[in-house]
Amino acid sequence: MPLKKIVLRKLNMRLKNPFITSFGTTQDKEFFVIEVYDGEGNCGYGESVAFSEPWYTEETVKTTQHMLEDFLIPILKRSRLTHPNDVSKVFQPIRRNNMAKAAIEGAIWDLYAKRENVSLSIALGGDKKKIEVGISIGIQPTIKDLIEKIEDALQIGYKRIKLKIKPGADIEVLREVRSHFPDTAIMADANSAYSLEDINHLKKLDELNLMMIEQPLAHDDIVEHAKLQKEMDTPICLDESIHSLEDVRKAFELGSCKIINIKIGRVGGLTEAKRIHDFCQEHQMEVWCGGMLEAGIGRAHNIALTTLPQFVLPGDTAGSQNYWEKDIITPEVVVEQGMIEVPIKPGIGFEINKKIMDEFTEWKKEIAI
Ligand code: OSB
Ligand code: MG
Repeated sequence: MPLKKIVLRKLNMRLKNPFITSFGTTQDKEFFVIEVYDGEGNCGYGESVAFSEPWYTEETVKTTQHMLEDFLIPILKRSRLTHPNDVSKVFQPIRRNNMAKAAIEGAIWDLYAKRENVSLSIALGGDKKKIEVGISIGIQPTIKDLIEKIEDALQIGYKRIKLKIKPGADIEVLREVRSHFPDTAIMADANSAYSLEDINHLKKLDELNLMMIEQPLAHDDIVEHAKLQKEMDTPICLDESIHSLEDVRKAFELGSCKIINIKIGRVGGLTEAKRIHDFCQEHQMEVWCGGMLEAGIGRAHNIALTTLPQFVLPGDTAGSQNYWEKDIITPEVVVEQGMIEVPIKPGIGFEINKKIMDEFTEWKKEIAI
């Protein structure tokens, strides 16, 4: 694959509403769009997902820029790639920094699919024409606000509702929600807000018929999650603890969870995401695609990944309207009856709305390869 030029753009977009989790509040989303050109008229797009603060993982917007400019792009300059699978191999000497790696690898996957004249979904081996989607709802000021948000989401047909919980805003809230929505598919995400000392409290969640509880314990733990899973009926899903196929293999062996949330950024790119998918398919672990409050380019990558067969549970890939007044892609991501139609055009399958992207661009740099 010939690579001629990279354009690195720094964007800043404001979410319609602040998104509140147990670890903090996000409203301004700073990120990079990476454009990779082949010199033959094709351009692949990637989007970085690290937040401004290192609350979810250790990476930030600034560490992403440092990794891209000082390590990852220089490695690409001296590498010859034949397939996007090569990207994670040439990046192997760089420890972790998975979100920075994934941003650039995503652009190369899009470029590859465009050069092959197939959709990114097909290039990855996906087969779905439509995907089922859920929505993640942040912590709300009052129960009334939360119930209204859930009603709005059900109106759009979202296939499952994920609610953020934290100590002091958990079991009582969920009981209230469950009594309003007895048959809705509901799950809770704690973003590591509890410890094993809370085991008796967490076990109360079993009465609520939740699809799963996501990442109740520490971000870097898989041992105590295994102890908790043995004591709870509700399936545990790991998010923050999973950075690689190796992590999944160990979590599977220990029995730390029954479900894996795959985020392309957290695991270092689509190639590793696909390897995790394949392992989970072989071992009957259910998977779904998580979100990082992405703009359209990141969402497009998530949609393509979700077309792989073991993505059997609805992901957090809500529509553009859920996040943004206007998105950087056209058409925007639209959810109808809880489904997204998978684009069939080459690559990510969405056009970039250059005018809107320019509006949100703080700066851009061209880097020859
Ligand atoms: O834990 O999945 C998470 C958002 C920011 C950081 C972490 C998480 C989330 C979400 C929302 O739950 C995902 C989305 O709607 O894109
Ligand atoms: Mg999560």
